[in-house]
Amino acid sequence: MGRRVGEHRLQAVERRAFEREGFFVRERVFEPEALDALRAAAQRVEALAEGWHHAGRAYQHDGLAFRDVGPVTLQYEHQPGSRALRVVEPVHHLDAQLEALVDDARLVEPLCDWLGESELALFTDKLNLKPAGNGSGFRWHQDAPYWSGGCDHLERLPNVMLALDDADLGNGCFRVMVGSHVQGMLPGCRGPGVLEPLFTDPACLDPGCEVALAVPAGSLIFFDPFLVHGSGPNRSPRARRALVLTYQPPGYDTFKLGRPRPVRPDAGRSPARKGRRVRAPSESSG
Ligand SMILES: O=C(O)CCC(=O)C(=O)O
Repeated sequence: MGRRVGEHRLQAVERRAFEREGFFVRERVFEPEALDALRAAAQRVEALAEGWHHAGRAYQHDGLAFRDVGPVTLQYEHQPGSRALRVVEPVHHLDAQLEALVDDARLVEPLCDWLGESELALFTDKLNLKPAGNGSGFRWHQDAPYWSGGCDHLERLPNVMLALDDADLGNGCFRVMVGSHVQGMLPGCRGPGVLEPLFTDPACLDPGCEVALAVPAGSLIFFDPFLVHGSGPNRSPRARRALVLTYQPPGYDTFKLGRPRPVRPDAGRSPARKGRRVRAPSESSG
């Protein structure tokens, strides 16, 4: 059945949850066919990025391996010498299916309402792969400190995570510290191995507020840029892939592409939705 512009508006109960708890969940928003297409897009991007082992600039940060290929940052899994990809950021410009997702009304409409805008811009987007068997977790952190360098509207950067696979504690589902966003920017951990000061100082956290968000594939988790969140490792035989998109009011540049990516809610009639094109970033030759 077709979708209509306006059918994904933010509900009052969701607005209250976003304000008080820092997140809300919509389960099974993407149907199986759409999910298959997005998983195929994720595989195409993974294959593309796996081919970049000698491209761009490889570096270690706090003992973890990264590679910048043009505007794209690859994070590798934590085992020494691992070539398994952990995160690709940004990702939408690498595949037409992901490019179309940026405008999908299911993601965009609730956040237009949240920000009080009829249009948005994309801030950044990531493909988090967390591979089966050895996918590493994400320590407790807020996203806002990571972006604080060059951004003057940190509180207007809401995120939405789209689960590409069923996620539970076994494969490292998303976890949140309920209500932690109201404290604003929290102090980071200090010392080696903590990507200083990205990870939140555990002394600031109340373990009683932790909630694991086990969700079926196709679900959306909307969350505040100051919400403390993370996830455990994936020791299961099942992948736990997710796309995380971060939006902002219109007119601002993206975090890493250096130009605005305007966003208008699209209810699903765009021909790009069926696209299969894969392209490398223009700067990928280095
Ligand atoms: O993928 C996850 O489980 C966590 C993602 C996350 O923390 C992030 O992208 O900032």
